[in-house]
Amino acid sequence: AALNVRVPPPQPRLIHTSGNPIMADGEYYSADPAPLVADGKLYILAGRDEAPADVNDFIMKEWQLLATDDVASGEWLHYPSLLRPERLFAWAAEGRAYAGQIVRGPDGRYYLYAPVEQRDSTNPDKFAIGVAVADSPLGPWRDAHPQGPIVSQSVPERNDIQNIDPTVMVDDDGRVYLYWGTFGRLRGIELERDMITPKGNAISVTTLDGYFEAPWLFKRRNTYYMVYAGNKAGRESECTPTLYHACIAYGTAESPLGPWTYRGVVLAPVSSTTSHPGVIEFKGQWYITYHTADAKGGGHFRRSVAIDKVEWDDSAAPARMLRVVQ
Ligand code: FUB
Repeated sequence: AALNVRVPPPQPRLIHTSGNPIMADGEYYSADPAPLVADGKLYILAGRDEAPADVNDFIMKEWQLLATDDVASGEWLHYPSLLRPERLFAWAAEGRAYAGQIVRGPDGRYYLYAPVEQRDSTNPDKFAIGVAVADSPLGPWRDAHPQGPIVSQSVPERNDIQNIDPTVMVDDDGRVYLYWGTFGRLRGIELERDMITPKGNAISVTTLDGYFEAPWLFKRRNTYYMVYAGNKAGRESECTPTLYHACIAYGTAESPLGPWTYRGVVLAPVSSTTSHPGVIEFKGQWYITYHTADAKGGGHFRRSVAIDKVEWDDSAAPARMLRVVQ
């Protein structure tokens, strides 16, 4: 396969939006939003749901990017076809461009953590997490670790998906932390500053109430926050989730590898079965990104990215997250 071919930069379309979802007309669906601030812009990396209305499966062949320099303006640049798994990693199968995240490394370059299926794996769970690198979120991207995925080990007796939904944070001291996992299993590990090499052993997190999937790690004022899709975090009256129909809950820790304490719910179940958060500060305002089935023709496998403001209750310790609808 011809990999790492120099391709022309992706061409954007200009979108005007008047609320959520950002792309509401059903021409492009978008899922698993992962926000990133770079070059004075707010980028959102998203997968692209392409399932026909009668297909109950995630048909996700590529990642796309949204970018704005002013959320209130409603103007976004949409880069529809940023990347495809099989063009990025020699070991990757086509399709299943699941929830990735782009993070700026200590070297100033951008790293994409991408959960995709391995082409030649005999494991029932084919998912693994690869890392790509670029000088700009727009690419060109190349495999940062051609030796293979950085996370691929599955517990053999479990046939369900294990190695998806990576979230990565570079701490203020330059140390790097990766968490990932679905079906109730959240693991975390420190990475070397190369953004690739695992440092020590992975930990398992068991104290985040109702953890299901979609972790998002960030730090605010010396407190670490883990936001996630929870399907049993029913302590709050606003959240009565069913098995897959998740609310977005969060916990906090004083250290990047925990211990983690459950803190509450920040977003009630949305119109899609899955819910998937990203939280970021951009130009002094905090935001939460997620997806819903609210676009024209939308559905559980035809999701669309949304964004709302997050405010903080700093009278609590640690500060509580409050979602504010724009
Ligand atoms: O988009 C595929 C999967 O759905 C993601 O990995 C989960 O987080 C859920 O959003």
